[in-house]
Amino acid sequence: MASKVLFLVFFVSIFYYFDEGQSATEYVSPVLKNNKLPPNWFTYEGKTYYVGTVLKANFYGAWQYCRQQKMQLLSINSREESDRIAKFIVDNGLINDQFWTSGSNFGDGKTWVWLSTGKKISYTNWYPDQPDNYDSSENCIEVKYWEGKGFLWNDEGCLNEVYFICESVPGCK
Ligand SMILES: [Ca+2]
Repeated sequence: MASKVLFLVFFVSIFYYFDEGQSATEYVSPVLKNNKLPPNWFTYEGKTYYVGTVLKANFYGAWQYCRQQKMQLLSINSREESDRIAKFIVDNGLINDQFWTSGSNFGDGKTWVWLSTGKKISYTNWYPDQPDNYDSSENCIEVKYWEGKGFLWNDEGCLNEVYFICESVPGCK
């Protein structure tokens, strides 16, 4: 009997050891890990979106986080898609929070592209007088739902730490 108890304790210890080890080296959202429909996750027209509000990060940290989830930073390709994301932001009380997208003009300093897809940005929804490249230091696009104004874009310094939105596109890993 005693040996059976000892074996059980040993087994449980090993289980927890490996579980701890994995979470220390590779972070996967508990929500995504369990493959459940989490609160910050939705789908639209074949794309899956994850609205990251657990931590704030600069553009590069956000990029890394999305890739860890096997996703990409957000791209927005139409008014309809923008409206769907905006609805989620409003429905979840995230008005006035800023979120990174994958939009950047780092390639040549002037052409805005979605780094997640490599495509030039066609649909735009800039805040009035943006992009302004304030202080000659704004090369990344953030989005924010402004009360009374809507879901609009701003060029921002890429090292600023804000929330972010990840997307996954079928066939694009
Ligand atoms: Ca700006």
